[in-house]
Amino acid sequence: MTKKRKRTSVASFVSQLDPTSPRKHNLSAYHPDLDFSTFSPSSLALYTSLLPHCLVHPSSFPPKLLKYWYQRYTLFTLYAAGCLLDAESWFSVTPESVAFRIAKRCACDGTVVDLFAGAGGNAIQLAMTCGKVIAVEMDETRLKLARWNASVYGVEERIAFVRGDSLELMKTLRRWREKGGEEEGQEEVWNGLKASELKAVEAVFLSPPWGGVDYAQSSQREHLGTSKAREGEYDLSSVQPIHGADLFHQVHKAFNTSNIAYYLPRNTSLQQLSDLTTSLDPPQPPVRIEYQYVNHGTKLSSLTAYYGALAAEWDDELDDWRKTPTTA
Ligand code: MGP
Repeated sequence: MTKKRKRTSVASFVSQLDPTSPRKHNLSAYHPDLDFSTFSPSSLALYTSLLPHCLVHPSSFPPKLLKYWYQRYTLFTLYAAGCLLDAESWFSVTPESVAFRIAKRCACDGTVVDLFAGAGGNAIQLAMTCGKVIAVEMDETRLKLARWNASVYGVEERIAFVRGDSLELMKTLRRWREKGGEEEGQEEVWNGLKASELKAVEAVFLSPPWGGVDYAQSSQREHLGTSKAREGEYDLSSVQPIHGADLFHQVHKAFNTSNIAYYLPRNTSLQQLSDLTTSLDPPQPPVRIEYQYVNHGTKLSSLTAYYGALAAEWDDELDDWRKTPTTA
């Protein structure tokens, strides 16, 4: 006799938690490793409050986003343990293997800032390779999702979750530096961030909105001092909320570092990425570009441009399985 597959169903919990969820949405099939009996009352309350903002069951996905649901384990290998994503996060979260690779390139004992943290895909991986992560996100719910997902991965404590507009943070930081504020370690600079925390920043990771799911069709905006992308290339002018070149320069000034990792579409203009450093003082090492593949290396997904020390200290063999182990 074939054995019945044993499954701990959470469906009854879910229908209690979210009265708007039709009963047919049996989430146990979609978060099969989620075990409510291990939840503290506060975790249960948080999960309950986040669920209505998220897309969990494939039948509730808009057709354009359904392909991302099929990629759920590529996005989060621990998806089954309860990772939650809202509509925008489904199409903009960095696949875990890619985020892991970026995190290895950014590894340091100091602090890395994730300026557009979204639902936390990058911050989670950075937390595993860096001393500390500051995750900035403007959308309150998305920041809660980032915290929730980080707790699924057990790295919540290593991340400072900061709610607010990254552009406002950078404006504040520039003013703060001009006033010589870097001296006062415990002074609060912005939305709970202290001067001492900001002084420990070694690198900034940028994963801004690219212009929606249809970013490939984005049009170009004229921009003084920036070359235009060629036909078929993604132009930095499509980056949101400001031109991608301006964003890069604002980060450089505000954080006083050129150690920047910039996550962008796979067809981004290489000329534009290379031009970003030309006006910087002191002169910078050439940008290093890493193309990122998913589906076991069969599908080109995105690219990341590395600047400053992240480019200068480039290790060609990082993560390379062919690397010959050194003998003592
Ligand atoms: P994609 O190009 O939309 O998917 O996103 P796919 O399946 O490669 O597309 P297709 O054209 O081959 O069908 C690829 C990856 O890019 C996603 O997994 C996200 O990590 C990232 N990504 C996509 N968008 C639209 C954004 C965005 O707006 N911001 C950021 N930071 N990343 C994005």
